Amino acid sequence: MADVKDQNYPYSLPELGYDHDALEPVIDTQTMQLHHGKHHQAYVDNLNKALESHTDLHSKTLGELLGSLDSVPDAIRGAVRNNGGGHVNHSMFWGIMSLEKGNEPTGDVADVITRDYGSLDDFKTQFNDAGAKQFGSGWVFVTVEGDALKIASAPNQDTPLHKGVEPLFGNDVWEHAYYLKYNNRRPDYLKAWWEVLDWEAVAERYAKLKG
Ligand code: MN3
Repeated sequence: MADVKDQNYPYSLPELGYDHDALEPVIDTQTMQLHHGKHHQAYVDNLNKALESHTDLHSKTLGELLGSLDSVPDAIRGAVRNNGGGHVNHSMFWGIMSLEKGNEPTGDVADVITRDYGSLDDFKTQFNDAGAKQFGSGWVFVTVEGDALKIASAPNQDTPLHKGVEPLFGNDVWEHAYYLKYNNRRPDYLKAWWEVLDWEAVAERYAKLKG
């Protein structure tokens, strides 16, 4: 199946690829059920609803819509930004987590992290800080610039795709991603989350994205 950013209307919820309990204890089963089955499904449904009567936009890919929001009519621009962003962000998110817990970066990704950040721990610290400091709901993303890795947070369901940039990976810092288990302790969730990041999936995405 084509990458979600390359798909067009109508959109559908992607399979998780693993069971709801696969990421325990880092991400609890109920959070996964609600996050994938309810929150992500709602983004998909609301995106389809917004675009339903705009048949001229049905041939555009989601990446094209999110990368040229100015060309989306005023009446649905916010809905496309929020729900389209929600759909691509969550599709990426499910795909870069794995039950192969606790693996570590290897090869090119490990090398650029050491080169640019000094160590994996320092890289994680900067990423976690950016996620913790995002006021309210949002994401913390890593993007590839040349061969380097850049860390930046984004509010709501915004995505680097607004600037035509596909994220390497990112973590969801909306309360719905962690509140049942971590309550108000977002930094604890950010710290624990590295246990379920699938560095093999990250390495594949890096090979595709680097300039
Ligand atoms: Mn979410």
